[in-house]
Amino acid sequence: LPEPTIAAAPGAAPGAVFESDFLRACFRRPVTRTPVWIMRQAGRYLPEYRALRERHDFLTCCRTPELACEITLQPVRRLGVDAAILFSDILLPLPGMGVEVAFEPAPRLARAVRSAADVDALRVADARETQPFVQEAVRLLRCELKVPLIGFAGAPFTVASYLIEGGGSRTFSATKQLLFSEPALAHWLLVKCADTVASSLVEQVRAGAQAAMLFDTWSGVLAPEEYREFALPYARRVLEAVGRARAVPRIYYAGESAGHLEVCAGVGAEVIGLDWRQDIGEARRRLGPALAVQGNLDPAELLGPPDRIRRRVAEILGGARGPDGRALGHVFNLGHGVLPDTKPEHAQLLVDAVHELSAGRP
Ligand code: 1CP
Repeated sequence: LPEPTIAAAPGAAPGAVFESDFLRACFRRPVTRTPVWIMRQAGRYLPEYRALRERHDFLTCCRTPELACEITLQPVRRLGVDAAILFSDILLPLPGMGVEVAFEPAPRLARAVRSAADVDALRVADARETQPFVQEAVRLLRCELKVPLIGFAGAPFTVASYLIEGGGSRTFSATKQLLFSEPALAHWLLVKCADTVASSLVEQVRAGAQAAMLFDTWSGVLAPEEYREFALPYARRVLEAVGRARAVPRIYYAGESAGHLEVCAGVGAEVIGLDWRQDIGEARRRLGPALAVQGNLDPAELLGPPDRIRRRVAEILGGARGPDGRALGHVFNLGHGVLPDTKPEHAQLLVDAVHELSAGRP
């Protein structure tokens, strides 16, 4: 039978790889086998990445288009994944807002943003001026890649939490204190983050990224009502801006979202990324038939034995099938980023298992 193809949607990125299983799955079209890629697939667990990082620091890698391009390609060459994700970081737009970031390797910001004067001083960054190297890396990659390229950004709440904390956090107490004590100031900060992040993501898709992913990694620390007030509207604002620019699939990853998944369904994405703390079949039922899902193997499973990895892959593939037994709209992935101590052979095993176990079972 001829492969089903999807006509290029109006406004689609030029030359979009519409015949790819990854893009078809995002749009809930039939696939030849379940597509798979790995969150944080380019990075610390790969020896070829470590070799490059011995010669160049992390920010130089992100800001040099040739290096970012090479690192993006490394896992695609090695693993045969169905999509590439640009090598960059969710905090790269911050210097454009006026806050420098150091990676040690955990991010540390030059200052925390807590007062009205701090928020007032932040600029809304135009990514064409502040991150031209990102758009250049996207253009280089489009010449090299045979699989679709995912552009990404941090969702406004997640980015704002780094600004408020001045780095990573375990409790997010400064963030919550600001949200609860000065909600108007928090909203003002979130608007600035949303417009900066939107510019970053829109310019990536304009440069040629064929999908756009928004990482709301930390929004799960909020109670459902606060998620609805401080995270969802701003993520939606970014995804709507992307939708106006190009008809690319939009993937929204919300960490620890099991408590408010129905709310996430309204974010304006085609695909919802799931963490591993929820059952994928149940998550699909809660999200409804219109959305595709991405996920959701526990990254720590890759530290375990090969036969167990294969079994868990089979279970997730089975769970993701609809009541009619069809595997429409599933992009296989981990439930969060690959852990640095993962053996590359186990990442390979995952990719091969997904392809093998899903082949010929549309
Ligand atoms: O030493 C090094 O090489 C730096 C480590 C590193 C790397 C490889 C950081 C610092 N960022 C990255 C790259 C990165 N970050 C990518 C590139 C693509 C890929 O690796 O495949 C992506 C998609 C991200 C996204 C990112 N950065 C997120 C969202 C996704 C997620 O995993 O939740 C978050 C929360 C960050 C912040 C960040 N940057 C770096 C670190 C160590 C962290 C997390 C720190 C924390 O816990 O707060």
